[in-house]
Amino acid sequence: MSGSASATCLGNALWSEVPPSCTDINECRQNSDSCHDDAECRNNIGSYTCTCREGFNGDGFNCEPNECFIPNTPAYASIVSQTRTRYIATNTITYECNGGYGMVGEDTITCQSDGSWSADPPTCEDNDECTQNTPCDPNASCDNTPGSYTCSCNERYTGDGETCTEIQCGSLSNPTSGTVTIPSQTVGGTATYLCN
Ligand SMILES: [Ca+2]
Ligand SMILES: [Ca+2]
Repeated sequence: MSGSASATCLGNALWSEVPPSCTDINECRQNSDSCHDDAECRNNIGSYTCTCREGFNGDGFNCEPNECFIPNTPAYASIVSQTRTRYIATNTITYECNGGYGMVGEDTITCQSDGSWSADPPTCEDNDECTQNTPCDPNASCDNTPGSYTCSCNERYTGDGETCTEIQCGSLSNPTSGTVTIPSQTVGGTATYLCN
């Protein structure tokens, strides 16, 4: 207000003061506003408004940083970054796939100020070990399984699948007064005896 806040009726039938003029107070400039630190103050005639800054939400008197919802951890993956109860701008989540699974997508996602993530969490897909560098013996068959694989030796071979050796019968001694010839000790091979 500029001027006097009161006027008195005088004996000359006039008021002692001219009416005051009311001018707006710029609460924002005066720093007399109640806006939150993370809000923007806008002056208007008779009052002012408070609006939360970008990246924050609230009524302007209370502003909270936007939160990113916590995404479900992808199947066959685990979180290797520090876990938090809430995620705000610049917070990240880093994932790692379990053994036997390969990652599709980014391993790290970042919470952005608008409350969304920089990307979807990655997915973890089974490695098909059989079509890559198969770890099975050349004489084995490879079976891909989720997260792993199995090797089994082919027929006529024995072993754990990663190493297979051809099945062989033991050697034979000559019979009394005779001889034995063994062209092949492998499965299906024939030994022939001959008497003297
Ligand atoms: Ca004002
Ligand atoms: Ca596999």
